[in-house]
Amino acid sequence: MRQKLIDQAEQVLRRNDRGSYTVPTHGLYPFQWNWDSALSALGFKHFDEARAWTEVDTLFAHQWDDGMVPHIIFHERDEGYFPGPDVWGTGRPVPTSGITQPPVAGFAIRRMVDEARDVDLALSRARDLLPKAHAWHEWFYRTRDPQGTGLVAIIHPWESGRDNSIDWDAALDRVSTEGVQPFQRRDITHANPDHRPTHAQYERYIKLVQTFRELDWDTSKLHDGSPFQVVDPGFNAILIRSCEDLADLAERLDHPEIAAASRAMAQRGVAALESLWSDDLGQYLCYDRKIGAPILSPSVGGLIPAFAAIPEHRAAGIARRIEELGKSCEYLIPSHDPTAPDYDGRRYWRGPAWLIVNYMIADGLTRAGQPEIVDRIMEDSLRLIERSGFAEYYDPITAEPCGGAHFTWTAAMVLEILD
Ligand code: 9YW
Repeated sequence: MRQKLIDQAEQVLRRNDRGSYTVPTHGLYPFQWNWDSALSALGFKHFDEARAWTEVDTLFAHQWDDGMVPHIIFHERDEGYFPGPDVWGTGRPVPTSGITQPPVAGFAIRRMVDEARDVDLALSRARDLLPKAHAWHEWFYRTRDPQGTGLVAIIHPWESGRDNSIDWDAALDRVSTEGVQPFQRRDITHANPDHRPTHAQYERYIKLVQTFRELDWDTSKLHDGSPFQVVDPGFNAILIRSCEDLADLAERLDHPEIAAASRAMAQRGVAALESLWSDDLGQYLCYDRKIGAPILSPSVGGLIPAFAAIPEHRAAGIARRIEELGKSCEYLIPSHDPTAPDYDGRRYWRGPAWLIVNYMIADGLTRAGQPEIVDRIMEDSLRLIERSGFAEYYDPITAEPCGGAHFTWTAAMVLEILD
């Protein structure tokens, strides 16, 4: 069974490989997505290390001059996805979107070096990528934390990677839809509309894109100009973890300035995360920077901080919270608490389990010395795959496969877990 799953996972990656980048899945997502790419590279490294490095190289080849690495790179024209390059209008030679995504690449680069069989290749690629990834991290703290709080804000739900999470509902509701150009969605022709965000959410997603376009995609202006500014503990933890990993890597590669700067960003980030902890919910919470208030929403965004070097007692708290969630679902980890009123086990980030999230949280909890819950998370992840294949995400109660099929990062995580 194990070998069969490994073979199948490899086939999924090969099928979605477009040479120098990988699409998340055929049809629904026909371009290169930022955090998908970084996590997919971890899968490629199991059978083709050179190809794994190419994936990350291609991602950074489209980095903007200011340091931002965009969330989508539109390598080829494809009318099957909305919003395409014309809606974004960022004016890049190879079109890209104008917002970013969780910066997990720093973590991926370090892991690829640590586990390299071809060490020379790994060190040479990492040497080239190190300053680029570092520039991206600096860009975050410069443009998304203008008040110097130690925490960065996302300015669009798509940046979080958890597109339609319940976390964003109230903040997104406040985004006016006045002047939204008429549009036609494509996602619901590829996937079940009941599994996807609603039309009202899409209107606001597009309104935000139009707002940023009117600011000429000057990323130094977008944070203050955005009607949506949310601090996501999960997003921050991913950034912090990548800063920690780059700091270690920079030491190894003899780049003391990058090492010191990365370490300082990570330490400030960890200290600042503490302000997002909720004793009542037993997890971290998002914070709506626009109205200056925490968002009382029990989502997995508040558990992803386990991925960063948070204090031991906080990691233990997250392990307890996940155990509790396990009582109301069959397969960990639901993206939203199944006992909460707005939970929806099949709608994208409003309840379903995602393998990439399981992987990151399990990795963090392993480091934090929480092996029992890690075992349960890993067992549940494999049961999902055995029952329902390499889906985009899964209903955490019924294991129903949802969203797109033959999904790249799901397959990559299976290789990471099994190989
Ligand atoms: C979209 C590609 C992307 C992921 C996101 C996920 C979804 C794209 O798919 O967003 O058009 O809604 O939410 O995390 O990177 O897999």
